[in-house]
Amino acid sequence: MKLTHLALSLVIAAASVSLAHAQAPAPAAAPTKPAVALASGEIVNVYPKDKKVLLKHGPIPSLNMTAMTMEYGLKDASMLAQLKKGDKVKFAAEQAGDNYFVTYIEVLK
Ligand SMILES: [Cu+2]
Repeated sequence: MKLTHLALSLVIAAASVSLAHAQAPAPAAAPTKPAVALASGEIVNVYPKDKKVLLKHGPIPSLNMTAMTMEYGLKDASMLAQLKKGDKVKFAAEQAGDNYFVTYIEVLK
């Protein structure tokens, strides 16, 4: 039993290490991943002039949203550089009045 626990701990430790490695090569300018759960989505369109994206996304409980397609402002214009039509993304968003803004986004490879 003790041996099983030890083996399991080692597996978990190894998994944590490889996870840390996977996240390590992020660009220096990348924003910190938020503590909130990320929503899944797909970039339907990008509007660089308006600093907006049209996102088809899954449910976002924290924003009381079901799955839908809608526009989001981008909190940081530098996000535009990494986004293009058809990209699958994970993102976090926040509400400001009647508008919604992407506060964090990462493109899934
Ligand atoms: Cu929505």
